[in-house]
Parts: sequence; C-alpha cells; structure tokens
Amino acid sequence: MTARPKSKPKIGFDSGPAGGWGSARSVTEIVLREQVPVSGSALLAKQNKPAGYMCVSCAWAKPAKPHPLEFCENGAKATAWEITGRRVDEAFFASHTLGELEGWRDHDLEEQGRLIHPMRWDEASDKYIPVSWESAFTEIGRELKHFDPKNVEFYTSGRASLETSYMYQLFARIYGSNNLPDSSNMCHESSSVGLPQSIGATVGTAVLSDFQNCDCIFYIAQNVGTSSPRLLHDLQDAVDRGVKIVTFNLLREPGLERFTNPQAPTEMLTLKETPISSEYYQLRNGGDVAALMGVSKALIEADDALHASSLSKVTGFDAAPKDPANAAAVAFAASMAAADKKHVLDHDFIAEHTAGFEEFAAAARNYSWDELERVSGLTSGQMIEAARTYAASDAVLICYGMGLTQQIMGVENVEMIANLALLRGNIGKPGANICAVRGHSNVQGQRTVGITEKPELVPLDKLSELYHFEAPRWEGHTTVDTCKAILKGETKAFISLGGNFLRAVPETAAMEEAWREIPLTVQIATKLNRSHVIHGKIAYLLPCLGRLEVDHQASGPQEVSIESSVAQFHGSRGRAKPASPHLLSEPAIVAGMAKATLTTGTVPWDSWVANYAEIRNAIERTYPETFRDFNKRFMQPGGFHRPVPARERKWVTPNKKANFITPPRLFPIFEDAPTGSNVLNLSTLRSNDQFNTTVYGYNDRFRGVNGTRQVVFVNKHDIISMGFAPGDIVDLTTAIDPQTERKVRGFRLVAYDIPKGCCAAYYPETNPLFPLAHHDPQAKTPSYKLLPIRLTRSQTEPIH
Ligand SMILES: Nc1nc2c(c(=O)[nH]1)N[C@H]1C(S)=C(S)[C@@H](COP(=O)(O)OP(=O)(O)OC[C@H]3O[C@@H](n4cnc5c(=O)[nH]c(N)nc54)[C@H](O)[C@@H]3O)O[C@H]1N2
Ligand SMILES: Nc1nc2c(c(=O)[nH]1)N[C@H]1C(S)=C(S)[C@@H](COP(=O)(O)OP(=O)(O)OC[C@H]3O[C@@H](n4cnc5c(=O)[nH]c(N)nc54)[C@H](O)[C@@H]3O)O[C@H]1N2
Ligand SMILES: [Mo]
Repeated sequence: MTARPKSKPKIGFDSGPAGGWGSARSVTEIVLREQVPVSGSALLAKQNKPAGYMCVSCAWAKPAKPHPLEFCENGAKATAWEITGRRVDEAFFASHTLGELEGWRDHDLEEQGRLIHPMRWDEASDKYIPVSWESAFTEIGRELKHFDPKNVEFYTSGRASLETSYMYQLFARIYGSNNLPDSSNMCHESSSVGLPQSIGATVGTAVLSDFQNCDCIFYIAQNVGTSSPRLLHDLQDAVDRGVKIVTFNLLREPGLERFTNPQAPTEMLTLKETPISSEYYQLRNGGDVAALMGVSKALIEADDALHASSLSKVTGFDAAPKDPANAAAVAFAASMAAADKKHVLDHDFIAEHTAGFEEFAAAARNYSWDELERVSGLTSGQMIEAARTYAASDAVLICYGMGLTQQIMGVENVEMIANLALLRGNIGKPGANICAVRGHSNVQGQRTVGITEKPELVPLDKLSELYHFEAPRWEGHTTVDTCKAILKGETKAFISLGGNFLRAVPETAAMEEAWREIPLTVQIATKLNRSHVIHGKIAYLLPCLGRLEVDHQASGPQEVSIESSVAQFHGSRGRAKPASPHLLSEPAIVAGMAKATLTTGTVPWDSWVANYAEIRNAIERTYPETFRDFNKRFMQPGGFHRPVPARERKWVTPNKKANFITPPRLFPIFEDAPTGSNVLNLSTLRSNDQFNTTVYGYNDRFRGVNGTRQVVFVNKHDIISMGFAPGDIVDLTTAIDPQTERKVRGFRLVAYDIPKGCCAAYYPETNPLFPLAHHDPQAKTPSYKLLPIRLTRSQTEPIH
C-alpha cells in the first residue's frame, strides 16, 4: 500500500526567514532520504558553474562569477531527487498492477526512484513489462505511420535541452504535425502573447546586470523564496545597495519579506536578516489590472497637476486631473514640484517610442478610486504610495510571475506591466527592463528552437530547405486545444517529452477518463507519475538520462545547452553516474522514434546523436543571428545573450512602436456568475516542498503547514462569517459552469493572512476544479490563479 506521511498534520509557524537554517535542514533531510550516493553532495558544488551542470529546478540565470555554492534549497532538492539511490526496477512493476498504482499519490509514485528500463503496458496482467529499445521504437513507428499527423500530439515539459527540443520539433514537423503543446502554454504563454503586442518581444527584456543598475524593483505575483531562490541573492544585493523593492502579492510570502543567506556562514551565525520588500501590497487575486491602473492613474494625474501649474509651457496633455480633490494625488504632485520636477512621465520617451498613450491615460483618469479600490483590494493611498516610489526612481526593473499570467486576464496583466514601464521609459536602459521570471529550467529556450504550436514563430522555409521536406503550415494545438481533442476522442497518439500532463492540466476527472481511450501513449521520463499509470491502449514508458548524468555518446561525453529567464544561453555537462546502463539520452530516444517513423527528410539523426555539437551547428544554421558561434560560446562563463530588440528600444511590432494597450475592463466577467454565500476566489500555489507535480514532501515551512497538502488558506473573518472554524474540514466546489459538478473533498481550513473574498490551495490537488474553458481567451493560459469556488462542510475525512 502507499506510504502516508508519518506525522500528524500540524498547522502553525515555526519558520524563520527564507533561506537560513530551515533551508539547510530541509536540504540535509532530502539528501539522506533519497539515499543519494556520497559523490552526490560533492556534485552540488558543480551546480550552475561554468563547466558544471545547470540545475534542473528553476530557470533563474547563472552568473559569470558564481557564488562559491551556486545552488539553493530547492535546487538541492531537485538534484537529490534526480540522482536518488532509489530505483523503479522490473520487480517493482512485476508486483504492482497499474490499476493498483492509480490509487497512489503523486509523492508516492515519484518517491519510488528512477525509471531504469523501457517498459510496455501488458493488457493481460495490467502491468508494465520490460521491452527492448528496438522493439519499442519499431512499434511506435509502425503505429504513428497509420495516423493522421493532425491527430498526434507532441507535448514537451520545459526541461529538455535546446538540442533535444530542436530534434523533437523537427521530428514532429517532418512527420507532418505542428501539434507541439508545451508546459509554457500553462505558464508564461500570456507573456508570449502580451509582450509582442506591447513591445515586440516574445520574452522579457531584463539581463542580470539590471539588478545591479536599477534603483527600484517592482516585484509582482512571484514567490521568489520557493520558486527561484537563487534570485534572492540578486534581490539581497540590490537591497544592500539601497534599492527599493515594491511587492504586489496575494499573500505575504516570507521570501519576499526577509532573507538569510544559507551559504554565508556569518549571516547564518548572526542570523543577519535582509528585509527584502520595502513596500508590500497585499492585493486580491485578479486585482492586478486594477492595482497597476491605480498606480498609472496616480502617475498620470500627478503629471497632469504639474502641467496645470505650468501649462503654458507644455501642450498636448490633458491639463486638469479628473479628481483634483484627491488629497493624496495632489500631495504627490506637490512633492514632485517641490523636488523641482517638471514632469512625472517621460514625455520624450512616450512621444518618440510609443503609441496609444492618450487612450490609456484617458482610461486611467476615468476610473474612480472607489472602483480601483474595490477590485484591487488596495487603498488609493497604497496605490499612490507605490506610484511615488516609482516616480522617485530613475531605473525601475519590473519582475513578475504566475500570479499575473495564469489568469483570465493574463494577457492584459502582462500588457499592464508594459504600460507601467512605458510611462517613465523604464525599458531598454540599464536597470530598467521587464523580467518575466520563468519556470522550468529550459522552458524559454524550447520556444527559441521551435517548440511551439504557432507556425509563424518558426522559420519553416529554412527547415524545409535544410532537411528537404514540406513543413506543415497549419496552426497546431496548445495544451488546452490538446485537452479538447483528447476529450473529443480525436487524439490518436500522445508523445510526451517529460512532464506530467494529466496532473498539470485542468479538468482532471474528464481528462483521466478520455486519456484511457488514446490509441498510443508514449512517455519519455525519469520518474514514475500519474500520466504513466493512467495510459492509452498501447502504452510505452521510456526512461531517459537526466541532465545531471554523464551522457556518453560515440564522440565522448556530451554537453547540452539551455536558456535562462534572462535570455542567456548556458552549457551544461552532466557529472553523475547514470542511474542505469539501460538508459538512453533524450536525443537518442527522439532519434530512435524519428528513424522508425519518418520516410522523408534528410536529418542525419545518427551523427547528431553521436556528437551533439552537430545539433548545435544545425541550430545555428537555422537561427544564425540568435546562435552565432554557438559551439564556441555556450560553455563560456555566464553563457551568452540572445539578442532581444526591445532591449535596444527597437520595437518589432506592426507599427514599429511600443504600444500602450488599454485593458477593456479591470476584472473578468464570469459567465454563469456565481451567486449565494460561501463563494471565494481560489488561487492555486506551489508549496516549498514540490516542483510542479513532483511532490518532495508534505511541509511548506514558509506557510506553517506540516504533514499535509490538503489545506485551504482563508481569511479568518471569512471562515467565521461562513459559519466555520479554523481546522474544520471542507469540500471545494467550482462555482462557475454549474452544469458539470467539479469538487475536491476533505480540505482543512487554515486561517491565513489573505484578503477577504480570496482563498488559496495547492496545485495539483485542486486541478479537478478547473473547467477547461476557464482560460485567457488570447493566450489560452488556464486561469489557475482565479477561480470562483464554494466551500461546504465535508463529510469526508482528510486523507492526511
Ligand atoms: N521549488 C519550486 N520551484 C519552482 C517550481 C515549483 O513548483 N517548485 N515551479 C517552476 C515553474 S514551472 C514555475 S512557472 C515557477 C512558478 O513560480 P511562481 O511564479 O512563483 O508561481 P506560484 O508558486 O504558483 O506562485 C505565484 C505567486 O503569486 C501570488 N499570487 C497568486 N495569485 C495572485 C494574483 O492574482 N495577483 C498577485 N499579484 N499575486 C498572486 C502567490 O501568492 C504566489 O506568491 O516556478 C518554477 N520553480
Ligand atoms: N492548478 C495549477 N495547475 C498548474 C499550475 C498552477 O500553478 N496551478 N502551473 C502550471 C505550470 S506553470 C506548469 S510549467 C505545468 C507543469 O507541467 P509539466 O511540466 O507537465 O509537469 P512537471 O510536474 O514539471 O513534470 C514532472 C515529471 O517530469 C519528468 N521529468 C523530470 N525530469 C525529466 C527529464 O530530465 N527528462 C524527462 N524526459 N522527463 C523528466 C518526471 O517523470 C516528472 O514526473 O503545470 C501547470 N499546472
Ligand atoms: Mo511553469
């Protein structure tokens, strides 16, 4: 039977600051639990170093001059999890049917250890049984040849290297499919849609040195202490230089409040804490458009007020603030005048570089403070205070994460970030840029080398010319489109390069049932998860080397490359002994499937696998500007940057301008708007003890939760007004689209510092609540950070 957490759940804080001793303890615990070979701890010293390997956890940048130990608590956990001494061997599969494993939880499946042999599902015994690589490739190729490529999905989770990703998209396209959904569709897709419209960039414009050159950082909707802890070093250094950090978050996240560097022994001994945020604005989930509109309004109206007093000199701007009675706004303008400022906005920049300002400014002036307060959950005083800090800074860096992108208005959120930056020319100058903090370690890079469903983003002519095939031109599937196709029974094959699709997507219950009807599922993976246990009619589980392992091919040990959140390419060389001699590398598995499937194209699959430098040469031939001298530069300290035109204030938009884009409204309109009591807006989060669907353990020391993940964080006044008490057990039911009941049961109520009307719970346990159609309409990013739900008393005991 599946293991349960050993201790009873305990709710309550005993954690110190982010980092610190808690972090050190947490690392030691997992290294011991995973029976990491002794050499493993030495391996950590090589993490994120030139000539070392690039961490498999988050996408944060690797500096050219690394810290002595360039890793963090969660990087160390991810490393221990991958180089674990535990193995899922043939005996394991012989003793468990997949029907039985369906009853296991995410943690228990992955905790079994590394997959070490290619397996095929055997219908008679309902077990995975070992097969040879050759027979796996042959059958996969034979099946794929029968299907219409439009009905085949090639999913990628954001960990695969640039080399693997390039080969994989080529395999899909020569086969005839643009169905290349990836984890990015559920993650930063709102950025990939919003930023091009605003500033003509598909990625953020920030580089690492911006952290050294800014004098203020707006830090929005990202949980640095858990999700990208190495970025805390950059924040801490900035704070030490006197940089102001202005945070907007649903919760008070300890990593954004204070930090003790666990790698600085003196700090650990003296418990020197760096306070991180100088201003902390706790807003409602979904309240960001309103909050940023409020900040913009304050800036614009203060600018108006300054001009009103010296109007004769300035023309072209609305003179009088809409609401001159507003004392705080007037005080703001007065303070600017006292500082001898003629403007609050950067009018030269606006005139030279942008379009759409007047419309945006008019909209900002028109919103009443009452409405902005009601929707954001902030006071006008708070929004004006943030605007004052913004206006007092010459170079503001704006960082943001999932709290903005995973929303019905995700694209508008991202466009509001750009609007705010454009008001004072905070883009394309040292210290002033937009930093989209990415998730998976190579999620950004995969897009750069062609993993995308959008044919217009790929040099298809070039690919066709290089490899002599006719590339498909039709628009492929995003993850949401893929789910739709699976639910309709149209999907014939689902190939997965990593990831845990079934747990990551919305609409869990219906998806699990439809998944079983897919004729062929192929999972390339390191660890066992639910997307393998539930499976198609023919099902393969193909284990691969991880990035931390030595990847030995015909020409010797290989290196791979990835792209960080700040558009830097880095090389990575595996150091650990492979988990099993039966493992193939990801490039070898992709090549094996491609050779068995394709009848056209002139890709030299074998010589690429023999020497990955050849793949990098092919990438450079395809994208000569982005990857100039790829093989020469990728292993150099700090990697090399990809050109991002917006960073140079070149706007690759249809009108060649950076565009202010006015959001149509402040908050989404829900169809079937929920009525009645006990409705709260849910945001789903990561704990400090997970990496996406990989659940390392049941503690979230930053949020005072120990021994359980079945919790829902609610404001104590809401708990009481709904007739509950903290600790009560409740069910969560989706409050929109009532035609289908979506419910999760047995969650413990935790009284938490969260605005009224909102609640939060962990992903992926709450994914069954999300209707598939509940996504940003342009980007199709599921609205994982905003869903109206209803709480009712539970008849179910919590499972832990
Ligand atoms: N340890 C660890 N590291 C990870 C991951 C992991 O699971 N574990 N996952 C990786 C991946 S793929 C990704 S995409 C990133 C995710 O990293 P984050 O972007 O940090 O994503 P979440 O943990 O989901 O947290 C979102 C943050 O937004 C806040 N928030 C929620 N709703 C709102 C809102 O409406 N407005 C505002 N302003 N704030 C809101 C939450 O309180 C939380 O602090 O991390 C990557 N790194
Ligand atoms: N409700 C809710 N849902 C969400 C989110 C949310 O915030 N809330 N976040 C979304 C986001 S941002 C993301 S990115 C997705 C994540 O979705 P995915 O990327 O699909 O999921 P992961 O949990 O990262 O995938 C974990 C699995 O990847 C495999 N794996 C690990 N390393 C390797 C490797 O090196 N090679 C191969 N081939 N396989 C490997 C292991 O088998 C492991 O079980 O989830 C999304 N879903
Ligand atoms: Mo992500």
